[in-house]
Amino acid sequence: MQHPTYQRQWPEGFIWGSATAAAQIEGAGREGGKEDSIWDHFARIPGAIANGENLDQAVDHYHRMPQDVRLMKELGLDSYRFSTSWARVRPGDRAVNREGLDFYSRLVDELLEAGILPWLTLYHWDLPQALEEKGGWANRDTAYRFAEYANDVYSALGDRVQHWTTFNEPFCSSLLGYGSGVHAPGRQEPAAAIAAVHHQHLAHGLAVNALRERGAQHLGITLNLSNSIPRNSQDPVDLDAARRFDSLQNRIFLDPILRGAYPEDSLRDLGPFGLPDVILPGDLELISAPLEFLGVNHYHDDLISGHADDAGSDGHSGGAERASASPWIGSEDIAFPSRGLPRTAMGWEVNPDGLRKLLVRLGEEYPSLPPLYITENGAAYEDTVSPDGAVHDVERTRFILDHVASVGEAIDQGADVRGYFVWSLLDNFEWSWGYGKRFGIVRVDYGTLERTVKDSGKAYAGLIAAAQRSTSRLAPALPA
Ligand code: GBH
Repeated sequence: MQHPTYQRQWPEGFIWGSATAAAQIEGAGREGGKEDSIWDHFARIPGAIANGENLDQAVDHYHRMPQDVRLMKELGLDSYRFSTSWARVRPGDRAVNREGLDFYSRLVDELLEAGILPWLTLYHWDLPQALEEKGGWANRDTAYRFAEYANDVYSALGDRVQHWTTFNEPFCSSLLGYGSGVHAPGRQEPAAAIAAVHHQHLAHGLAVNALRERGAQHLGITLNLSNSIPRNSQDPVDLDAARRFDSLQNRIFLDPILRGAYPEDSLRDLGPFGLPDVILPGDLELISAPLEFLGVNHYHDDLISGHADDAGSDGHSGGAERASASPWIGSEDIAFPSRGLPRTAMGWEVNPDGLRKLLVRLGEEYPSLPPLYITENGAAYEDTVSPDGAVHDVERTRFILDHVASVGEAIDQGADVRGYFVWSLLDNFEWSWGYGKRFGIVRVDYGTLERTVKDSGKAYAGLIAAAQRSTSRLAPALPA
């Protein structure tokens, strides 16, 4: 593949990786002492997941882990971002399950042996169902249970894992899980969704403080962020809708963590849904504890209109039949018109320059911004397998290389970005869309579960090799 990105030089120590999540790949839903997470439970609700699919087997990573690590090594990954399953580590939220922790301990050993840096996320959406039955994230107590679970994982892996991420995309596990109901637990209760936002923040803060005390040195959180672009920047109705979208998608997550306060306008807009009431004295001090990194997941921008009849864009709903509500609490009038750009199989518009814009904006607007890592970026396309078994996924390859180029431009413009993780290593369980949407740079045959590196995987491996050559050439000699 000829792409200008192969030629550029990257900052020293820049990390190239790929990401997955426990619920999306592991399977072994009832093995090794694991009990149900909210996603196992949700998958049994008729119409919740496309084609009635479930996570019971997923892509069988639980049994194929050593082989999957060999694949990562073949690709030349510097780092692998994965999540631990709370329902495997503390099934039913009872005592710690040794067998569950042992699985992750073996994974970490395999990674280190292969020279791959483990990048661990504690929560990628799979709350133990037993805790949902006590109110889930709408219940403040869940935050304290999370800190206990974080401590358990740290006790088992803290000697070998250096990079700890508390949450992946709290937007989804609060507003989609408790607001729109497109994600587990499938609740459609605006006040519960807003409480979930705050309680996940609190859980993050409690865990950061607990792991910090135990000596953790690289702590962060991953947010999914999107540029909010008013359709007509002269139209006050569009401008206000874009402001409210930016509040719910970006700022209610960024500001408590990076500034120690919710934005004034968010507090005002979300007052009727109880945001001010769930914030107790001392919470924001905990939540804004300093971090070593911010993980950014970015897939697409959002063009925003305040005129409901402007709706035209898909890509803003789940894949299943079950009726969804709006995740835009108090702002159900927000509409997503189309810009006419090419779209991925998710219906998301492709605009690589959006990633540069987002990274530069973060640096401009948040003076205390820690170093950034792109912890997810990638695309679903409908792959076809050639007669020779290869997958010539030209569109995904271009998507990845163009977005990596955009990261490079952001760095040139001053953004402190230190790594890029492509979503995803493997085709996997795409939440309410089931197995119908493939994001992998490695194909999984859902009949045989066999893995095949796609052209995008080969291109990514080539990019990593080229980047490593350029950095080592540039690297100053280390003092003796
Ligand atoms: C990530 O989230 C996840 O971390 C990962 O597990 C997943 O597999 C991957 O991306 C691909 O989807 O209008 O309310 O429906 C995806 C981030 C957030 C992007 C929700 C689309 C639509 C919001 N997504 N967003 S809504």
